[in-house]
Amino acid sequence: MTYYPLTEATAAAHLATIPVIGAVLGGTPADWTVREVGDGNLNLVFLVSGPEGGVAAKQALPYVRLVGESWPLPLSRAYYERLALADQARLAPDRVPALLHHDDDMALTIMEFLTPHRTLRGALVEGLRYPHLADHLAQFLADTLFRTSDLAVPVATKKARIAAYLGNVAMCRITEDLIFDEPYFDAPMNAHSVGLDDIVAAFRSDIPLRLAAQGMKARFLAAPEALLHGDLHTGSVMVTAHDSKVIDPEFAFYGPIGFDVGMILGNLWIAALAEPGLRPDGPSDGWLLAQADRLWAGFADRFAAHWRGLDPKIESGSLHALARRDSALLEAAITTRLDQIWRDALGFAGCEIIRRILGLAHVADFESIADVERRAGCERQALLFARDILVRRDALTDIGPVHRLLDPACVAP
Ligand code: SR1
Ligand code: MG
Repeated sequence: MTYYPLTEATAAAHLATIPVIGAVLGGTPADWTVREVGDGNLNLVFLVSGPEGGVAAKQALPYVRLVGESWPLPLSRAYYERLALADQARLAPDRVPALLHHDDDMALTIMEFLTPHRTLRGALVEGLRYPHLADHLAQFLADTLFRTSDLAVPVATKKARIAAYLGNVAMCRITEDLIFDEPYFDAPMNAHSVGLDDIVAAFRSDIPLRLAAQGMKARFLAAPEALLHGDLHTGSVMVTAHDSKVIDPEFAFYGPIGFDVGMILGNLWIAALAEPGLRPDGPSDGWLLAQADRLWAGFADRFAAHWRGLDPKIESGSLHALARRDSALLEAAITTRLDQIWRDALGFAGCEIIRRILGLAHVADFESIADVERRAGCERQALLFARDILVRRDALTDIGPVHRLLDPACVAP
């Protein structure tokens, strides 16, 4: 099949040629409704409903949707996304949507229709709360990251898996440019709120800050520790009161474990820092910071439990070879590894917060603050917080001191 981009008018006819999808939807294409709902930066997303059920069909465009055809982007990202969805379904089956069909030529990935789920970012902007969210995210992170790392996977398998994702170069390049470089110079697609010119200029000449960002870029480029989601912000999570699913792993590759952890923590901190701007009259209940606490603690506990629980009868990864012979070494190794992941996570979270305010891809958390001055005030506070955690990541050895850096408005009473 030669690639062509689907539209609301043509999607039903195309899906009708795929028997497994026809069976999920039921009836005939004339009974199906199709809505294109893609609100991300890159792709088309069609929600298709039939008499028996629904599907979500995601199709890559040969360019960056946010910018247009002037920025080409390979369709192969759909291939890496379905590869990652299949891996994640094995590693953390409850936390990802079921993959129903893929077509690499059409760059098309068809998944279960998540309902009544909604995007976490939008829900947090509205001030909604989800009691199981932090536990679900901690589970996703620990299960996917530990189980693809050199702790759990024999070295030959690990290297083959690194190789399987090595071609996702263009997506990694987006992260390399947009997160680690562009916020720190006058890149053509950068944008920032009125009122921030002084801090933008200060950041662009701040050597410790730029060195720290480049240090994180070096980690991102050269630390194939585990299979990363690669873009785990709050727009990549769908939630209900009882369920959380992680979607959109098209940036997947083998990278530093702290990147996924830092990306989601950074986005929870963005939500916390935007809250006083979104709801100036309602003092924060501290829920968002409590979720960051719970997520980090839950991740660390589960990662450690996976490590302690490695079955000596099953071949594990080469990083476990010494520790499995010595329980004292094992406990010290767990602490040391988690410390390193924490430091990386802090650095990556700082980079993520800064780029969401000064770079190309802004986020609804801040953009939904209607009062321009108030928005700039929240963003300024977020930039200063982000700089602090990025530059001083070696001194901030746990999440408590990090949360004490935040304005009392964000902190639990
Ligand atoms: C040009 S793509 C901009 C951003 O959108 C994606 O979701 C990633 O976060 C990327 O950095
Ligand atoms: Mg995405």
